[in-house]
Amino acid sequence: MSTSNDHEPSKVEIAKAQGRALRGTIEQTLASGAPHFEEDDKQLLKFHGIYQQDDRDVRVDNKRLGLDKAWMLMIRLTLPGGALTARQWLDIDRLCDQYANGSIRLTTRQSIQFHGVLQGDLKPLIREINEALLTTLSACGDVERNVMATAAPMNTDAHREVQRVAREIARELRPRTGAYHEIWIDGEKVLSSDDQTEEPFYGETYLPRKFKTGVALDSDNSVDAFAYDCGLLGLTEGGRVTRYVLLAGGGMGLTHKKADTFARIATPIGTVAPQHAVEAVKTVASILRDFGNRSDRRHARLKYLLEEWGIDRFREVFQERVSWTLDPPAELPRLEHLDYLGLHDQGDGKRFYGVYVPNGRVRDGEGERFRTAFREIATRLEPSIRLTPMQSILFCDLEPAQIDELLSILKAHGVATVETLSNARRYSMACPALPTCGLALADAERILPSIIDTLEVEFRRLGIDETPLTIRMTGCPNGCARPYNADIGFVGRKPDVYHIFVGGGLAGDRMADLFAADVPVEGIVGAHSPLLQRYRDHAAAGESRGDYYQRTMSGAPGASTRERRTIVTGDEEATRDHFVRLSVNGNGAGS
Ligand code: SRM
Ligand code: SF4
Repeated sequence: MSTSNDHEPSKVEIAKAQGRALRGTIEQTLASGAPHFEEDDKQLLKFHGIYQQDDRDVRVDNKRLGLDKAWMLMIRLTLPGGALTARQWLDIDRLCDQYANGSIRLTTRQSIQFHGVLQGDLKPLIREINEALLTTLSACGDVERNVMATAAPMNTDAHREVQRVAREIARELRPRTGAYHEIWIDGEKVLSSDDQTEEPFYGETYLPRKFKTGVALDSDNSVDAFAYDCGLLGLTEGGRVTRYVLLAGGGMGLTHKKADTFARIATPIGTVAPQHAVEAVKTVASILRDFGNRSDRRHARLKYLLEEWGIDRFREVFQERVSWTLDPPAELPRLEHLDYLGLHDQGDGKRFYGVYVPNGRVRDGEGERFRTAFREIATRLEPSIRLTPMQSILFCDLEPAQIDELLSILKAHGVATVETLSNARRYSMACPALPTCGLALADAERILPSIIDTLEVEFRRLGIDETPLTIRMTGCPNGCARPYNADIGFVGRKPDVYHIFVGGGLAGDRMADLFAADVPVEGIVGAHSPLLQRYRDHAAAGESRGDYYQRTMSGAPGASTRERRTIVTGDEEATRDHFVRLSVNGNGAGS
């Protein structure tokens, strides 16, 4: 694996270079009424927050009948820190009926997606999104993606600070091209497409690959800051952020059977003062821009550059680019993961209330009518809203007297409150996968609820249902629901077949191991029953599943201390051998 750029640029690099600052021929295709976009425009559209998809459920039948694919589009918002107003929620609620498939999809990065949009509806939808003072620009593509931040609206300087920093990073790293405005808003050319200054930071080829940032606090890593290209972990004293630990080189995507691809936990590379936080993130992005692999997109994320260079060289290059000193990384505190479901005191006399949304899909089902409930809450109580990195929603700034009304709205529409959720369900999430995702190898969002049903029964039977744990599922190894740092991760291999990973945890600061490969969906519970039984018999009081696994089964033979694991590769044979060796050696049976 090499990250050098002396090879031919990839096709996407050429499309970007020729795309005239993200214009391509998008406008012409829209005007022509062609049924779908061609490849180069498809790549450029991503920067506008638009993915071309087709309905995978009908793909085979359509082909058999000689019909074209059932083309549709997915539109993603950019929503720094997951913050929006009740008015904006009501606009989104209306737009998802008017232009999409009637559901609002909350994402694992605190944002929102519309699915099933038709090409003819693109322009009005995006225009109306902008009229609601929201945007889709840079939600996808080779740029800084939606910047995440601790969602809880607590009345502390630190909580306000991380939200502010997320907004500022988003503003600093937002593309400056006039293309978005021209194409979707008013058709007017804002700047000459020949103007080289149109993208002063990104240049004409933008970044080699997507770049993701999360801003978390020492008391709460619900943002999962170790999973991204760049992370800021705010160290607090007396409710204020005094320093940030800068993390770099995380990422979840890997490719099955490709040993040179890997998911990686970010490395602490230094400590920075709060006034340098935004510049620090921008500097890390500039290193990716200047040195990332532009020939092979599979190796273009920052994590590959960091592995190739090593931390010392990465720090040196970083230091050369800033005028202040990058201090060594401060010691990390023990991280917590708070999901903020249920009722909480903000500390300013107001309350906020978190509602679990199964896999982030806000829709009216037969039992639970999420959309109607949330619409009523937004209309009657006018809360401000925060979306969480766990695909859930927080209704904020409520007067104590409004809580009864909120609870009665939830109850009237069958929406479960946190007290009724098992630990298995409460911390679970899955990616959309089939039928919309073009990369899905198996179901995720559609199948996880029934898998949780069976796991709940098994956990109860074994008496291990009291400990919180993260269960995450994805339809392919790209890792959109961050399965590789969960207590239990299911990763799609082919229809109805999954790899099972174990050993991550709520804190999100270590990788899981491949525990069982190619498990048919009906064998998922059976496949890790032996581990669950050992856990029941030997785990210390309150010890989580992931901690128990790390203490007893991971690492060197006889490992008795927790080893921080940072990488899981696509080399499945090696990982499986590792696990089998440890099991055979008996390391798994210890307490
Ligand atoms: Fe993702 C591609 C959905 C968070 C890693 N992701 C996709 C696409 C756009 C498929 C595609 O390229 O055609 C999926 C659209 C499915 C659909 O029908 O909606 C998709 N990703 C999602 C979302 C909606 C999952 C969810 O359940 O919420 C998340 C949107 C977040 C957002 O608001 O921006 C989402 N994706 C993630 C995360 C988690 C995160 O960032 O917190 C990851 C792992 C972290 C990382 O980036 O390393 C992730 N998505 C990927 C990858 C693998 C990237 C890689 O380095 O290899 C791909 C494929 C790619 O980029 O080539 C991908
Ligand atoms: Fe699609 Fe794979 Fe991401 Fe799931 S993990 S949304 S299947 S790319």
